[in-house]
Amino acid sequence: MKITHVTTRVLRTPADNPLVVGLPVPTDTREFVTLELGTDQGLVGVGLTFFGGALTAALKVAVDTLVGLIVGDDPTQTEAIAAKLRRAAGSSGPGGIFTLALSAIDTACWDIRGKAQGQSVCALLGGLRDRVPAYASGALLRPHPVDYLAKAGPRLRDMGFKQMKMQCGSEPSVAASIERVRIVRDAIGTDVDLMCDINQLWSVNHAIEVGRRIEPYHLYWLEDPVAHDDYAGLARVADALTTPIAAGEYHYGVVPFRHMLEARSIDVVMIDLLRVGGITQWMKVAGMAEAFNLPVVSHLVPEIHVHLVAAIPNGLTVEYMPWTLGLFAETPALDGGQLVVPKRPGLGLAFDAAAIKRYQVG
Ligand code: SMN
Ligand code: MG
Repeated sequence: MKITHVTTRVLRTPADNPLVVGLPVPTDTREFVTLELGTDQGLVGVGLTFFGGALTAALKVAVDTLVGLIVGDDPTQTEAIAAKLRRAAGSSGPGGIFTLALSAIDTACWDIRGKAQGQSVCALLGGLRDRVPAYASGALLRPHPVDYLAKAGPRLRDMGFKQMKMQCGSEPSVAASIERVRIVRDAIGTDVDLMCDINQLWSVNHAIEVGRRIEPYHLYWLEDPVAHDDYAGLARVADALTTPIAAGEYHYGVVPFRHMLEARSIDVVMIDLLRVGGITQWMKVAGMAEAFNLPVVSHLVPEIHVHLVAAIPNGLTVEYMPWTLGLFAETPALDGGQLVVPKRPGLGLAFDAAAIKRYQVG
């Protein structure tokens, strides 16, 4: 089988979140680059990437250019493709547009492989489970007032979510951070898993001080409490707290995960499909985490990550962040707080024609 052509598009959607109810819809937007990779056997693989920001047009050009270099190649040979494109891209990686583009291509290649073999990507990768826990994300955000959080948390629980993530980090005082966590914990009760994302906003000392004082609220994990590449600092926070520390979403490629794991800096390994380099690289990091007896969680793009987290023995939970779900005609079902792995060949995804018509800008 050979790659013959590609269709890429830029889709611009409102920066909304269907899990946020009763607040003004943001006026800003998000831009995605979608990819449909065609083959000489008529199979088409889908992929997408983003994080390009103002350079999204350049990200699309990068995807088009890289695919142009693999026309005629076998899409099932993902390591050969990655090696060829890394050589061709010179020093334009691993961080940034190169890897973001490679990820979309690698994902589409896995979709094609599944379709060629009549198996879901999850089945191709090991097929351990047919559903996985999912946690609501993007609904309890840093700018939201605490009285909104006190209502939004129970609403998510009533939707069937058994896990949900809030954010802290920009409160004016330690007491305000503690109060924010207390209010959500009191609102949702103790039988719901509560994560808290700091997005690198605290210093090591501040993270230890606040982290110690929110231990009584039993967070499921505290995410990115300090700078993502401060491995020693992250390790100090992890050592100081009993609350598990989660990190990894900001890292490009597999190598930074070696540093994090060697430094014993995290308890939960978060892998971002787009930044790590696609499914091929994601699975390597999942194996690294398994070697350290650590669980793995996903970042964004739940409709693809559901296959990966369900395939591996150390998959913990999928971030249900609905940013990209509206781009596809059909997405994995949410059932009682769990995502059901599609049984259709490949990723079981197809871009929604109406969404393309509505959101395409390039
Ligand atoms: C996050 C970061 C970047 C984009 C969306 C969401 C956040 C998360 O850190 O973990 O969901
Ligand atoms: Mg995060």
